Amino acid sequence: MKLPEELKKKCGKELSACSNRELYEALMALVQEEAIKRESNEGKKKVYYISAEFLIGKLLSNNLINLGWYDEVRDTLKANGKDLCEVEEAEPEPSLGNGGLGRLAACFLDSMAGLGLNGAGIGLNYHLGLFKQEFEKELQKETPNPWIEEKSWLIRREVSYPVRFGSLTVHSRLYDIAVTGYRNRTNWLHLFDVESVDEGIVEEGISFDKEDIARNLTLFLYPDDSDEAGRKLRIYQQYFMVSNGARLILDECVKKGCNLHDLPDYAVIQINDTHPSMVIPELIRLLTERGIDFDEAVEIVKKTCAYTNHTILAEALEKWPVSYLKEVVPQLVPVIEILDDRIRRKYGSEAVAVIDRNDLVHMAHMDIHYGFSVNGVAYLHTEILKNTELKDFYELYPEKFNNKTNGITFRRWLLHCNHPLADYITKKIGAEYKRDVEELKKLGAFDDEASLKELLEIKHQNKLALKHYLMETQGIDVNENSIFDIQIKRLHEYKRQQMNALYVIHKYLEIKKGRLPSTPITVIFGAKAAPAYVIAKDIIHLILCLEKLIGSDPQVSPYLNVVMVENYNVTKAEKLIPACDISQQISLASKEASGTGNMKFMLNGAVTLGTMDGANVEIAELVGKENIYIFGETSETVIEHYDKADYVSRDYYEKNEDIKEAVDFIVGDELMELGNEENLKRLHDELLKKDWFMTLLDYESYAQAREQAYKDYEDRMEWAKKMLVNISSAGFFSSDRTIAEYNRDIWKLDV
Ligand code: 26V
Repeated sequence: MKLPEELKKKCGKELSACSNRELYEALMALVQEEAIKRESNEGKKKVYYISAEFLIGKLLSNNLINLGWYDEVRDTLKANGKDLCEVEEAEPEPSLGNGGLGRLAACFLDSMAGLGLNGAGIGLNYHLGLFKQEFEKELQKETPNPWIEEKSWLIRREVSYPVRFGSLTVHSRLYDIAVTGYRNRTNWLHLFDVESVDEGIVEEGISFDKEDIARNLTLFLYPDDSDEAGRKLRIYQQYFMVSNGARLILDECVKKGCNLHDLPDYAVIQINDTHPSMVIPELIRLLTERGIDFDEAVEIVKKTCAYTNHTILAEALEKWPVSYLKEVVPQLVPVIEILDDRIRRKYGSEAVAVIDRNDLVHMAHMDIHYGFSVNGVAYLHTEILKNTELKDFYELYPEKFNNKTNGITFRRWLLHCNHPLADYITKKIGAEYKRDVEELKKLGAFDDEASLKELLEIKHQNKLALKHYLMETQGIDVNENSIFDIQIKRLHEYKRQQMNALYVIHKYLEIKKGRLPSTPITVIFGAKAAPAYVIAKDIIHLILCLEKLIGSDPQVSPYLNVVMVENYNVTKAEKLIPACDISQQISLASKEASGTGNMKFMLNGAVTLGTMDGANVEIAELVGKENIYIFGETSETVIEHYDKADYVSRDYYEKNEDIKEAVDFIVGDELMELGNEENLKRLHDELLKKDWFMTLLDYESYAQAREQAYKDYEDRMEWAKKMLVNISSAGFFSSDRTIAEYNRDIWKLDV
């Protein structure tokens, strides 16, 4: 195909006369046509990755890379006075995810297609997505995040099912998004929607009638669940997703010649956290409806479903009251009761029951009993599942438990987001690393002064690019010659953005006392807080107040700045990560299942400052202790503190003058003048009286490690060596490796 001519034909005029939007739409149409040509149904067995989130990011550039069109399109546009980067700006980012879990699902789809695996994603088409974050008076404000335009990547299909909820029946509609594989086949992301959805019911901010299910079902991802109606709406959404998904799966398998008794030969369903867990009873119900007897249906489902756990936080391990299920999905309740009854008869233990004595259905328990595989997402996380959180289950089913350390797609997180670095690597070791990430190791040999200087120069250019981006989007000026110290992730107390903020306060006070850093520091945050998570929003308030305080202080701002990026999303991550020097991965050990941002930063030449948590443990092992800054208590110690309930944050506050000073600064005159007493006092109280995630426990060693990193940064050559080791050791974290392992151990599809 002659791309330039095709593109011109699609545009209907000279490329030079087209707007960026016209070019975007024409390229999108061309990509879609090509994607359909590369669609493949090869392979008898297929994996269905069901997930409430798919944080796919903008699609144009990635598709161009995967189709092998990127360079030609860029050059053609350039020859016509156009810039592909500007064309990309016309594309809205789909708002179909929240954090790591959703982005992982997107990386996995990319890798499945790239490896040529027969696979599909199944999820929901949220019209207003996760909320859009705006800052107003140093507070997070939520507004709807509409992203679907008249012309979009969504392809409307002729697939529709009636979905029954008690007395209400809604009709679904399937939309597909093409997932182009890197130089390989096309798979599909199937997103179900409801025909009757009505964006017009949204009132002030993101509030809407939570009981008007026919109109609200696919409006928002994670609608506020702080009240009963909100929690029920989550169940409506989950059932809608899995019921449609299960029927699609059965229909596809039957079409391929499956007689349903042999379903496990045709389908494997990967359950991404507990949001899709109702697929188990629903599939049993559908199989019995199609004439299979109950016992056999259970056995079939047991051989078809596999569960991935992404968190040990109790709040995220879903438990639904039977009474809610009776109201929303009465048809599932008898099935779940039988599933519970069988477990109770077999094991007679409350600890592993499906329905507990408070009439709560433990979704994860159902997954473990009635699936064939349970996996954690990093070595340490899986060990904690086996030995602590899910110990009782591990004893019952040791053979089901396995680890699959997360990964990231290098197409998006290197080739797309960091062209200068990708080109540099190609120049040094050739392009083969794009296919075989193990090749990256060869880069380690280029530690001569000239090569290292080039690496530093690339980082500098990326910082400049970020500077321009922040100026354009938020009107913020950052110093490209400062250290870029970045923490971007969902806002949660266990991730400890508050610990980072305490250090910022400490540094501010140090500068006030005349102790100046050798190189200026820019501390960048990006995070959304769940709308009903009060303390998380207080932490955002603190960070925004610090940004304001420091930014307007001429004595401090030449040395220290705080930037909170508004509405942090995939697009912003793609700009921030290549520019980063220090990657903050500072969760309380044992709490971060894996982390995947840590891998993206490493691949882009940032050095990690982190705890021995999640995949940081594996990063540390790969790069060696000279090339990472590890601090804080181990997961064993932390777990012991929880067991003994002996952590008292006030002890640390009383013992350490720096901690006391920083904590009290939150309610001191400077911040109280700028911010809200209510938010700041509540946060201060939380740190002193609860501090459930042990911020103060690790603060001292955190501050020390951070100082050390800043000190080491001064020796530019030594720092560049650390960068190099990080980049060249990152191959293990390719999601191609992760997916190959899922397939080898769990899915077992032909390749
Ligand atoms: C969290 C929240 C919090 C706010 C409101 C709604 C809501 C709904 C679900 C969840 C669960 C999020 C689970 C999650 O994202 N886990 C992350 O999964 C990543 C991929 O495995 C992993 O790298 C992260 O460590 C883990 O936190």
